[in-house]
Amino acid sequence: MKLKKEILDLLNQNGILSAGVFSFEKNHSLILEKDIPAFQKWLSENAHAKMTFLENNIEARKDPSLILPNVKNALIFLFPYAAGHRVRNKKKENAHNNIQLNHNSESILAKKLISKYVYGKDYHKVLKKQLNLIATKLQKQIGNPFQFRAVVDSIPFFDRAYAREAALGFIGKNTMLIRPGMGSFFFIATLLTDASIQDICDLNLENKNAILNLDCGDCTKCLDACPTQAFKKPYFLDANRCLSYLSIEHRDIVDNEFIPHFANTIYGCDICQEVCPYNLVTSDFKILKEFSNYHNPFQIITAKDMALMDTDQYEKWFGGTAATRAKYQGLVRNALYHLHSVSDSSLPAILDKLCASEYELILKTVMQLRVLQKA
Ligand code: B12
Ligand code: SF4
Ligand code: SF4
Repeated sequence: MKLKKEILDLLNQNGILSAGVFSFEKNHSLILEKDIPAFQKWLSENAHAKMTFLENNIEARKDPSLILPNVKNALIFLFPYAAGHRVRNKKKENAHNNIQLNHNSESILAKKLISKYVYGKDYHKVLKKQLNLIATKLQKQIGNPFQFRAVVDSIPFFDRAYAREAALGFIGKNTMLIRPGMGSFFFIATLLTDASIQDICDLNLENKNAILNLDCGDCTKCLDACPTQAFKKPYFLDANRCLSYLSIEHRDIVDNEFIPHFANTIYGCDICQEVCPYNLVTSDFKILKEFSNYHNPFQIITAKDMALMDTDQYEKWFGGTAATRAKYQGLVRNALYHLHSVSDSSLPAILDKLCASEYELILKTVMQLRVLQKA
């Protein structure tokens, strides 16, 4: 009991409202029966596009002891990130939607061209640190040392399915883990451990049934709102058509069909979450300062700056944020697509400057856009 209180205090200090335990000994067959087949079907339909890393290590997905020997439990935490949560309280909603501009109303942040999850520091690093803190605290409390591994979107692991089975929420038709009362704008962070924590510390904070009995019902708002029709059917996202995939993970030029959608994004996409009624939450959440403080350069730089940045500026402006996932060339490509889509008059001159770029993807993008500009 004492352990639980200590841990809960630590979680509260860090703004974690939701935590759950998944026992591999008791529940792993559920993952094997439900999620492995769903995942394999998704891969077999090539819905993962060019994310071939997802094909690797299926064995570890089936047997997590290949990730951590003798793993017994997964402690799973939800970390809210969106300072822009839609809240029922109109005053708060307005405060969030009108991002406080420090500097430039043309900046990529002011124009909401980057997804909410990228606003602050890179969540992988921030959350690994948090998980290590929690593990150290637990070690102290339990007395006996145990093995653990911090997992944040980093290994072949079903972050959402395990969180669902730990009663942290349900999977929506938009494929997001949704926690009623909290929405879906959160990261999932997991601590795998060989300690028998469930016996001594039940971290489930709320009534399991209250969460598990809720679902999407007849709603189809996310499916209808997706600008590229990326949902082949409910609960099935075809990454080939998803702007999040195309702007973050795709390492080549993007098909002409999708370029006009870059008018509204340079990095990631939040639309299928923005429209979800579960994100119209009644209260706001304490968010880690690393996620709630806007990364300074995002408040200043514009799409034009991005299109023309060199690699040093890229490091200075994007280093330490999750946007580095698209890499230098990917971000320049996205910025060029944006400028084309909004018919920015400076684009022809920018394309002229970049036509001697030493970077292959940038060159390919310049050639693609020159053809489109003439058409
Ligand atoms: C690859 C990936 C992507 C891909 C593919 C997304 C997708 N829907 O599959 C792309 C690049 C498009 C993407 C986009 C985004 N991502 Co992403 N992504 C991942 C990653 C690395 C793997 C997801 C995966 O395996 N997909 C394959 C599908 C089949 O698996 P799944 O969606 O997890 O579904 C499982 C279950 O739901 C179940 N299942 C699915 N369908 C069905 C149907 C039935 C009938 C049954 C029984 C079961 C079942 O089976 C699956 C396997 O367990 C995870 C991290 C991780 N390791 O899990 C983050 C993760 C899913 N992403 C995350 C985020 C934040 C995003 C974005 C919001 C970022 C953005 N703003 O642009 C968008 C959201 C788009 C969306 N609607 O999903 C968060 C989601 C948090 C949450 N609340 O759910 C995760 C969990 C990272 C994290 N640890 O926080 N992502
Ligand atoms: S992230 Fe955007 S493009 Fe991808 S499925 Fe959701 S709404 Fe569609
Ligand atoms: S928008 Fe509607 S259908 Fe989509 S995830 Fe939310 S509740 Fe479910």
